[in-house]
Amino acid sequence: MLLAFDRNDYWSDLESSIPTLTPITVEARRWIVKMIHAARSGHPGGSLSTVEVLTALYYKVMRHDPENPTWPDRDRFVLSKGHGAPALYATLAMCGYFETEELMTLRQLGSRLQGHPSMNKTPGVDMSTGSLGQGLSIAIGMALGARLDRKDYRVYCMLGDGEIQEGQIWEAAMAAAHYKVDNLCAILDRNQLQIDGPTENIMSLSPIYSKFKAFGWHVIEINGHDLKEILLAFKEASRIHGKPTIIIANTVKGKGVSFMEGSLKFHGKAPSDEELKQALDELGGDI
Ligand SMILES: Cc1ncc(C[n+]2csc(CCOP(=O)(O)OP(=O)(O)O)c2C)c(N)n1
Ligand SMILES: [Mg+2]
Repeated sequence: MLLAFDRNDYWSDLESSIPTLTPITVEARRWIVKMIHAARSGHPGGSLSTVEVLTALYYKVMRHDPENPTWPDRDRFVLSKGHGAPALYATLAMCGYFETEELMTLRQLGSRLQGHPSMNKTPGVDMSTGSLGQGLSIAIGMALGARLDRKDYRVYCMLGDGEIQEGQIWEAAMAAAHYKVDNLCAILDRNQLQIDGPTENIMSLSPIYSKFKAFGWHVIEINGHDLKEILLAFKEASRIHGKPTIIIANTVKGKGVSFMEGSLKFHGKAPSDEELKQALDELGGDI
């Protein structure tokens, strides 16, 4: 199954693809709650908030081939907020990197699906992450590597909003603009919450749009659960020359499961048996 496209024909059926992408987001959410429940640990909130962006990337935007995970010309994805691994694993499995049944081995000893992504274990994972603050620097390195190798692949990097309080992010932000890394597109999962509370109380990011602008980035702000806005943002990013792009994706932590939405409790806690049942009911039933 080749999920790669002719770059010129990249966006032709952009809007008509949305009805096929929507059910994929629902199925990804079912897998996320099921696998974290089975593991009895994990991060549901920050996984559920990323689902639409990951679905758009892996089903529509990125050039990649699940049958050839190390294809040198593939676009790269760095999940800098590595604790969102369940969402990445669900997406990778659903688009064919490995069997979806394997998702239920999350966090088990010997499993290829560890609590945070490992490029040495999981097919389709381009970078090992989990220690927050590092992914953007790595993504810049990958993007500059494409330039040196005269390749046209693009690099996507998803950041958490609590994560970008790390100083290394801003060093990377400066470097990306300075070196005009225009094959880099970051996505900020702006779900307003971090581990200890609202980002604006813990260490305010505002005004985040102007901060990235001032650092020399092209900045796009969208509803991070609206597939059309997401696809249009990636299209816009692909046409920007001479500077990196960041998409500020306004999202809801725990999106799709009522009692997890906007809840600090489900940052890093598995659902109980009862909670799993309710979550699956809300997501239209089990898989
Ligand atoms: C360097 C580092 N410090 C602390 C942690 C523990 N940790 C995991 S998730 C998290 C909160 C991150 O918040 P945010 O980036 O907003 O993530 P999201 O809301 O998307 O879950 C923290 C502090 C870590 N993984 N890495
Ligand atoms: Mg957050």
